[in-house]
Amino acid sequence: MKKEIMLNTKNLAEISNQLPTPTFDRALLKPGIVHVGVGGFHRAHQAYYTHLLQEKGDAAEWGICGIGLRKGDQKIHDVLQKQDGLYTLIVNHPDGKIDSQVIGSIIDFKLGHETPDVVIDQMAHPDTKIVSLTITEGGYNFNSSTGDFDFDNTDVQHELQHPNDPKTIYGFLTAAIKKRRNLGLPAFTVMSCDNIQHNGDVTREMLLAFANRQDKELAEYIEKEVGFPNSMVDRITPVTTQADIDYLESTYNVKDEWPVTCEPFIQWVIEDNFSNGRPEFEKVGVQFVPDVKPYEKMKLRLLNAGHSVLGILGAIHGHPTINACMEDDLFVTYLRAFMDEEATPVLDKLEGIDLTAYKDSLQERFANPNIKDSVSRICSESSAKLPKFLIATIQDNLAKGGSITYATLVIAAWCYYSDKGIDKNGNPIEIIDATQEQLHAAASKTNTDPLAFIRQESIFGNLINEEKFTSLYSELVQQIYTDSDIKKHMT
Ligand code: CS2
Repeated sequence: MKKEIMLNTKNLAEISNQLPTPTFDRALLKPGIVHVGVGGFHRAHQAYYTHLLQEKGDAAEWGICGIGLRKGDQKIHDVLQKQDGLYTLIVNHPDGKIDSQVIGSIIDFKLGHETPDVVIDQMAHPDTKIVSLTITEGGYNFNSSTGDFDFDNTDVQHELQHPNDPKTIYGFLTAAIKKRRNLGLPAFTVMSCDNIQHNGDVTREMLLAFANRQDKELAEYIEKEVGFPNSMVDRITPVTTQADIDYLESTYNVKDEWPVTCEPFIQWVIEDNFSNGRPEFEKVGVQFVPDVKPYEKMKLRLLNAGHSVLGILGAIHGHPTINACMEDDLFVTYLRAFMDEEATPVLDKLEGIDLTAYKDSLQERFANPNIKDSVSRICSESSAKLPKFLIATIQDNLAKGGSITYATLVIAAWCYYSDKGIDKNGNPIEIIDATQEQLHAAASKTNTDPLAFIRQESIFGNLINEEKFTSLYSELVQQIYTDSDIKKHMT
């Protein structure tokens, strides 16, 4: 067997015989973007768009320096360091075609949990113009039901006392913005790329709440000087598996320790609200719009909620992936009924968007047999996702007398899922949620108090006072506890 070629700068020329590799001079790139949270999604989306722009030339000031703030980021840091920031993006088409290419926009990686100064200095460097974020829905530290900043978080309390030892994104951003201001450098833009409605506004509000406690003058400066564009980001990016690594090795003889796989579809709609310049992303298909809110809401309430509907019901049924759910007609019918009868009626009007075509395209994307997006990824961190994706739709429908049946069954199923952690065949379900213990404790009281799960105010807000919801929920949750064959309840 031929010796495999490790993915790194030294071997790029050789690898370019097998795979498309960057044609621009990576040595000329400067880190204009500092990105926090270098997961698969960032690498399939923003880093890919940035790479495309660099391929067109003239974007050398927009290299990306990746940042990890958590211990868990050590692995991606080590891999990308070893590979000089290079990685392979594997695009899986529904017809079996696979496009792979090496992406070159990430040029550096720094970790903040042990050496916060290194990260603050990078953010405060004159080259830095944008700090972008994919820190997940849960990373924004707000109470899902009130929307208020959570000052009880012990890391936040620590960094309020010790501004030079930040722990959360807010401590890092304020320390870096302060440093730039003292150095007389212009403020960077803070660009959230997470699935949160009004993600820029939310980031701004949370950062201001934090900064106001720490340093009022700094808060005023942030209010005046920092841009927080809202954006809608989209590309389905499953968790990388060993099979993906093996695929590159067996097909191209290339050893990439952490490639990314994704679907062909990609979209980024963003407001043009940058404080210190921006890449000309419009040249590579990014849409700049005056107001992104209707797009965000459409995506979160249809795509992300649709994922959760399939994921939670699918997990209890024993479907391992989203595409397996889409091979099951009952799941397809259920998904469409949820989208048409509950999610669509409470969306805002969108000029020029054909919602029927959008929903059709979502069904096609979910059904892509080569994506194999695990239901465990979709259900992960549901406590941070569902308030915005699904519970908001229930609330809107309650306010206008609309249907809540499909979404309520999903909440009842989520209770059962959190309590039992097994599918209908008795196989364990992998549950990943920062509040897993709290979810489990609440759910496990269901037998004596059927409403126990939805009493969690931080997730469900005041839904417990909505009779129409509580009576339906109570009936459905008891039905599932009596017979966990979820398909019986989906008809
Ligand atoms: C998924 C998203 O886990 C989830 O919530 O719905 O990661 C989804 O795949 C992306 O938002 C697609 O753009």
